[in-house]
Amino acid sequence: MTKSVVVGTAGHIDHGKSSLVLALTGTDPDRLKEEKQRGITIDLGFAHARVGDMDLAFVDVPGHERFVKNMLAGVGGIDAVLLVIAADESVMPQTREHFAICRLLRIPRGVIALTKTDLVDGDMVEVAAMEARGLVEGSPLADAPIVPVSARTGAGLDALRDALAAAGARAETRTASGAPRLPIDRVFSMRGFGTVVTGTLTQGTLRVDDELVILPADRRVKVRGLQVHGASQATAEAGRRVAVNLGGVEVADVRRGDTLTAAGAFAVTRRFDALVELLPDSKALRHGARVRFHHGTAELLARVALASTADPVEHAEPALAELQPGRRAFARVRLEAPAVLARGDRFVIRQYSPPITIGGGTVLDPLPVRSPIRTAAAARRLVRLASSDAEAAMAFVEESRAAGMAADALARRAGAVPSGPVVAVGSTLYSAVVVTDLETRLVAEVDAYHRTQPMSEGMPREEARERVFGAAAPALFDDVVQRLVKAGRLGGRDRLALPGRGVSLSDEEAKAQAALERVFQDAGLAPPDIAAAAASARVASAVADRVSKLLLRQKTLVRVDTLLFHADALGRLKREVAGMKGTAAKVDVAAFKERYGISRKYAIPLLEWLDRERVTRRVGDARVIL
Ligand SMILES: Nc1nc2c(ncn2[C@@H]2O[C@H](COP(=O)(O)OP(=O)(O)O)[C@@H](O)[C@H]2O)c(=O)[nH]1
Ligand SMILES: [Mg+2]
Repeated sequence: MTKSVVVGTAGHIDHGKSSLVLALTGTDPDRLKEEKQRGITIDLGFAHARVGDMDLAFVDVPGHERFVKNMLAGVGGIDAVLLVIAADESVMPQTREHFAICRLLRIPRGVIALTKTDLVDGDMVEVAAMEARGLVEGSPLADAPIVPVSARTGAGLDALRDALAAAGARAETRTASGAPRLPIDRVFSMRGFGTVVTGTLTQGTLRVDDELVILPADRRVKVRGLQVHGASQATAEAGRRVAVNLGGVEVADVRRGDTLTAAGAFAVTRRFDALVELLPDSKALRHGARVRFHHGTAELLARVALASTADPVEHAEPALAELQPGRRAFARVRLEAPAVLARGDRFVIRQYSPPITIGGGTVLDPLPVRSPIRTAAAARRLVRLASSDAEAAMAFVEESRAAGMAADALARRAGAVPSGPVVAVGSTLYSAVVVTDLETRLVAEVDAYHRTQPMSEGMPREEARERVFGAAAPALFDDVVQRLVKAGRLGGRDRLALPGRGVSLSDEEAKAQAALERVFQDAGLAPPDIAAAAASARVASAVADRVSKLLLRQKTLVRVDTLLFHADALGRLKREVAGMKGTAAKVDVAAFKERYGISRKYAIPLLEWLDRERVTRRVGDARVIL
C-alpha cells in the first residue's frame, strides 16, 4: 500500500517556500487571488506529489509574521517539516519562530532546504548551512539533511525529493483505529455538493455514510463523500489530507478550528491542566496572564494559572508567581471558548499583544474538576499526571472516590488503563482502595448499630446505605454488601447484621410480634397492659415479655409512665391536638376524656406527655395549645 506522509513548510517570508512546493509538485499552493496579486502566502496552501511509492502531501504555510496564526493551523497534523532557509538571507526571525513552533508541537523529523542557491556563491551557502545547523542543534532535526536547492534552476530538487522520501519512510504510521479526528482547516461550499471541510486526518478512519459530529458545537453531520488529492474514495485513513463533503450542516455553521469526529470520543472543555514550557528567549510568564492558545487548527484566548514548577528543583514552591524563560511549570489553563482536547495533545501559546510565540505544552487532564491548584497536594497530583498515562488514569479513578468513573469517560480523560487495582461495577470503575474503605466503614457502622440496638436484628439496609454511601450509586452499595456477604463478614437482607450479632426471631416470636403489635394498634389511646395484651393476642406471657421489649427497642411501642402505647396512636394524637390550635385555644381534662372516650387513667398521663412533647402547656386546670 502507498504510504502517505504530510509535509509542512516552515520558514521566513520570501525564502521560497511556495516556489519550492510548486517546483516539487507542479501545483502553485498560493490559491487566493490576493496571494497571486501580492506574491505572498496569506493562508494555507496544499499540493501533493508522488515520490517512488510514497504520497507526499504538502501543507504550505505563510511566512509573514502577521500570519503565524495561519501557519499554526497548518502545522498541527504534519509528519515532517520542510524547513526552508534562503541562502542569501540565512536564518531570520520567522525561521526561528516557525522552528520553535515545530519543536513545541513535537514534530519529530524534517529536512532543511537552503533555497535560492542560484543567487549566491558557495561560501554564502556554507554560512547559511552553518547557521541552519546552529539553529537545529539539540533538536529532533539536529541530524536532518541540509539540501542546497534552487527553485529557479531546479538544482538540488532530486536530492531534496530523496531526502523527503527518506524522512517520510521513517515517519510513524498514524493509528487508523479508534474514533476519527479531523481538525478542520478549511470550509467551503461546492456547487452541487454543499458543505466541504478539509484537514489532516490525525487519527482514525473516515468512511462515506459515517454519522459524525462537529465539535465543539456538537452538530450532527453525515459524510456524503470523501476525497484524497482530488480523487473520490470510500474511506480515508489517518495521516491523509482529506476533503469531506458533509450533509446536515451549512457552511456558515462550521469554521476553521472545529473538529470532525465521532460523538463522545473527545472532551469538549474550557479548562484543562497542562505541563507548560516557555521558550528560552521569551519573557517571563506571569501567573494568570492572558495568552493566545493554539491547538489543532483552533486559536482561542486563555488565561494560564501557574501551579508548581515542573523542573527538578530543591525547594519546590506550590504557587509560582512567574514562569521564567526556558523553564517548565504545571498550570491550569482556562479557555474563553470551548476546545476539543485529549490528554497528550500538544499546544502552542503566544503572547496576547503583540502576538509572539512564547511557549507551549502538553495537556495532562482535559477535564479537571474545580479544585485549588496552587497547593502542595495539587503539585503532587500534577507530578503524578505527568508521570504516565496509566498513573494518570489511576489518579482520575481515585479522585472520583465513591462516585466512580464511567469507563468511557475515563477513556476520554486519560486514554489508558489505570495502573493500580480497580473494581468494576457495571461499566463504572472504582479504586479498590476506596471500595475497601467503604467495606470497612459499612462493617463499623453495622457494628455500632448492634451496640446501640442490641435487641434489633440489624441495621436497616437503606439507613446503612445512606449513612455510608450517601449519593454514591446504589449498585456500588449492593456490590459491596454482596462482597461482604460472600466473605462471611455480613449477613441479612432488609437489615444488615454482623455474623453472630443481632436478634433473630423464631417463627413463633415473629408471629407473636405481629399479633401484639396489632393489639396495641387497635387499642389506640386505651391500651391494655402486657398480660392482657398477651391474652388477647394468644401469646404465651414469657414470649410476650421478650417481644414487647423488642417492640420498645424498635420504637414501635412507646412507654408513657407505666403504660405502653403504639407509636402510631401517639403520633396521631400529637398531630390532632396541635391541629386544634385554631378552633380551641384550651383543652381541659374532661373535654379530653370525652373527645377520645378514655378514662382518667389514660387521659392524665397522655396530657402530661403532651406537655413534655411541647404540644400543650398546663395553665391552672386547663392546657393551652402551643
Ligand atoms: N532566484 C531565485 N528566486 C527564488 C527562488 N525561490 C523563490 N524565489 C523567489 O523568491 C520570492 C519569494 O518566493 P516565495 O516562494 O513566494 O517565498 P515564500 O514566502 O517563502 O513562500 C519570489 O519572487 C520567488 O520567485 C530560487 O530558488 N531562486
Ligand atoms: Mg509562500
